[in-house]
Amino acid sequence: MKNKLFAGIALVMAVTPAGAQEARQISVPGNPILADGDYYSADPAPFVADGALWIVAGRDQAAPDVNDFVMGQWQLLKTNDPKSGKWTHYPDIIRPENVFAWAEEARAYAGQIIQGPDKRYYFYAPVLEKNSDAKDRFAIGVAVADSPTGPWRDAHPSGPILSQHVPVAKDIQNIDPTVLIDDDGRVYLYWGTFGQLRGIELERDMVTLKGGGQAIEGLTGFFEAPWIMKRKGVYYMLYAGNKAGPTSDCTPAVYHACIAYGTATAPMGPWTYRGVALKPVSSTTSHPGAVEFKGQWYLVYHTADAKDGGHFRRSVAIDKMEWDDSVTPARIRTVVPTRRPQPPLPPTRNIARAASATASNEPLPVQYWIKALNDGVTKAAPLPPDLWGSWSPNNPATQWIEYRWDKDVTIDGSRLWFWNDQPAGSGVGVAPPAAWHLEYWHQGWKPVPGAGTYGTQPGGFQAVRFPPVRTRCLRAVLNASGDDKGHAGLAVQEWEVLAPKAARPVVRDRAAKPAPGCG
Ligand code: FUB
Repeated sequence: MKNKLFAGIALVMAVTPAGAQEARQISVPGNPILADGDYYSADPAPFVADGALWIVAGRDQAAPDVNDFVMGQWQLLKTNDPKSGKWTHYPDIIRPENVFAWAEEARAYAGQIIQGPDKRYYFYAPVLEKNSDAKDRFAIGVAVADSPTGPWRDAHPSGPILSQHVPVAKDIQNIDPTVLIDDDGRVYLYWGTFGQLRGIELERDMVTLKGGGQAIEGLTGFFEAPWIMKRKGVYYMLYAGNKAGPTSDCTPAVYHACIAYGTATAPMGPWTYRGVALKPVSSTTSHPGAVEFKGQWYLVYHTADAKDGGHFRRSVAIDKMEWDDSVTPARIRTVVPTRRPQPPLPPTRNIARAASATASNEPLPVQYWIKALNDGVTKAAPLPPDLWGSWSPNNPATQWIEYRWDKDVTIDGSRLWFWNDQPAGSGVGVAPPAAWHLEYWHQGWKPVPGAGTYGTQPGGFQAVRFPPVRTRCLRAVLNASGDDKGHAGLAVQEWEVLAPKAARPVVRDRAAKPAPGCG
């Protein structure tokens, strides 16, 4: 499989430039740029230097079942032409502890490199302070180098320029810096996460704070990952937004971010929300960077699409970003994400991926995601948006989940994967169901006749077989576990429905209209 999937990749070790780690040439057939699972890459920040397009990115190093940002270093990708698929990869360019004497290892979160007025390169890096008594030790340091490949040294060796000791950086996690050098040479730094965005001016030396800074408001649904840029006199702020809900233009599930953007006519605002530049991707986090290179704008972002990828094993992608100049300010057209050619899915009896899913608790609590039911993905350590779930402060005794196909299907089996954080019998949290059964639509909802045992063990597929039935709608009716405190919530990671014979799977377009209900 590996050979087939990655047949298009050629690797050639390159001459190592002075001061840089070993570089290698890669040739890739599309997104993600690094796809074979050897190096994950996250939080891309593009810049143009020496006539080439560069991307600085962190390196995700979490094990497959670890839900944490384990990130020890930053890496660089460089191309003369993104269309060519030819990149130079510098896998290990900066480590926090090697550049900042005051920083701890790891947590090489989202940084940005920008060329300063003195033609040197400045790297704005969120890192953990080693010796700090602050509850949140994230701080933003600045490194400087004559070339993007280094060597990098601390541009402000007395410590971070933003930390809990700076009034505007108090009570906010100091990560995700983004910098703009304005046309008049003034320098602006923005940063923030968890719904808080701050901005401050810097002196032209790129490191000294100027003025007290301020909170940036007006960017609807701002969560994190700001990216500042200017085009035709207008300031644009791209960001990961998580304004969630069934009718949101951004995301149905709060953990999944879209890339939203707003505009302003002055660097500190007022800012106006303008829309969505990128729909949610396969990783829960989304992180934008945009750049004009040789007359074309590009958006870089990350996904979980690499081999064995995940929310904490992300990989950088690049796609064209187009403008609609017929409106003022110019609108960013929603970017169409592309992927390298994928091998055909193997034949399967599972026809769930052709169905649209719904549930008794629609609209779902925004931490869950209905489309997780039939996305074909199961994980050892799923996050809430990898699940359909029903937890609420007052859980009912029964819930159901339902598949609807566009036309009748013949089925003779089903497999359900329950998720729990409480044991069977619990009346709180999310527990495996006390019992469940399938009902199919045939002039009304009827239990599927002749079904075998309905297992309730969480953490793996529970399969049930039955003589074939023909229907267009199928429900799994779930009885919640309970005790004298009430009923627990329910959660399902994946629900497969089996046809008698295997065939090439039909995968329903996620954006397609849901199939109509029966009844
Ligand atoms: O990579 C760690 C964090 O995840 C970044 O700082 C955020 O922007 C999100 O992408």
